[in-house]
Amino acid sequence: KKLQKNSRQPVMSVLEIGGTKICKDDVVKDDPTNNVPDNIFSKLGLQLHRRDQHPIGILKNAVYDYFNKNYSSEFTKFDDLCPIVSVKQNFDDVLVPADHVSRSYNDTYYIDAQTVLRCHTSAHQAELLRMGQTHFLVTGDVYRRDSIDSTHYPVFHQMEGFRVFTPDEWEQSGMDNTTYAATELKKCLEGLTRHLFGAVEMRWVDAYFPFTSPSFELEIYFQEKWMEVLGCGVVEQEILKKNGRVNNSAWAFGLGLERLAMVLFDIPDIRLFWSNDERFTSQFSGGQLGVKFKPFSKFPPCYKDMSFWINDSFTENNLCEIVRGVAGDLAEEVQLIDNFTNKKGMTSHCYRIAYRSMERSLTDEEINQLQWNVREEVQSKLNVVLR
Ligand code: FA5
Ligand code: MG
Repeated sequence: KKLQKNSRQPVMSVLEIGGTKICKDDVVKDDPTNNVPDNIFSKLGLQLHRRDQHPIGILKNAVYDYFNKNYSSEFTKFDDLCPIVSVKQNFDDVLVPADHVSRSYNDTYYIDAQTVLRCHTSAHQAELLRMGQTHFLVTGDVYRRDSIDSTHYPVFHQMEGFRVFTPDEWEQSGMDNTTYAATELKKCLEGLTRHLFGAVEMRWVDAYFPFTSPSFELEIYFQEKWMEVLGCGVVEQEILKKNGRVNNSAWAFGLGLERLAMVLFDIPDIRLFWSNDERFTSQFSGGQLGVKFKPFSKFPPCYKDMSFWINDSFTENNLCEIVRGVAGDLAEEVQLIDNFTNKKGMTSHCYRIAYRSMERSLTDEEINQLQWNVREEVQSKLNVVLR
């Protein structure tokens, strides 16, 4: 709205997503109902999932191929829906209870009290159902305040899948509607993992989501650990009924695209997806799934410990926001390594921060400066007492 005819704006302060113009001032505000930092705004509009040569875009297209080949009724694809959504879309429409942790300012980026950066692509289920969609895939960037390690990043990409069934479909099978949808769902996702990976070590885990029942998560064995790659389940009747699908049944899933791409291309750290380093970007090309990422010389991490007495309002997500704000992608991991309460009832936490660049080696001086800045901000913004 501040844009004048023919005036030149710095490239990153105004962007357009899915036909919506977004100004930085409308997203990052100095206001207690806003908790979006600059470094998050800078990721808005990058849309890695729409780049055909980027691992996330290559993966999206491979999932599209699977659905095109295996389903006679076509899935409608959306990959340009605006990530700025209402609290209603992100939470109420998918039955997230009023007191659920995911609604807190500690977990979600709020633009104002009614508007968030979507924390999952499920935010679009209800509106698409109301539009009459019955088979659809929604790919997009999603945003969460979260921990720092090789498989968590505050901006990542999900693909939502949604499929509605009519009574004739489950009646023919002899199963009840829920069992039928759950069976079809697992068949679909097991087929997808075979399509992407061939053989891979995986397991189903029971899960909980407010919008599905039963609910499941799929884990894949990667880097010597079980890694959660997707959540899914049979859609709650209430969502179908409220959005014009009475007497139907449905399944839904949400894929974590970075996690799946890490397995597919053997990418060891989630920060790499944001790298512009040609030694990363040049290793991938459209349509090629067989490529394994070759790390360009691995630089050593540097560990710094920090101890402080916490207070009642302390949260790990707030600490991680500060570390990301200061160190950006040089922060590799933030780990609680010691935790005790003294006789007076004061609790001390010790965190170990790993600093490492994916692209170059860092100097001692540089790391000391980062750690110093983190300490300063932790003290002033979190009101904790450093030890
Ligand atoms: C959801 O977001 C649900 N909306 C998924 C869903 C859709 C369930 C439809 C049922 C029906 P969850 O919070 O578990 O679920 O996130 C889904 C996936 O996103 C995870 O399995 C994981 O692969 C990925 N993910 C979650 N947090 C992060 C993160 N910080 N960084 C990278 N990937 C993440
Ligand atoms: Mg989960």
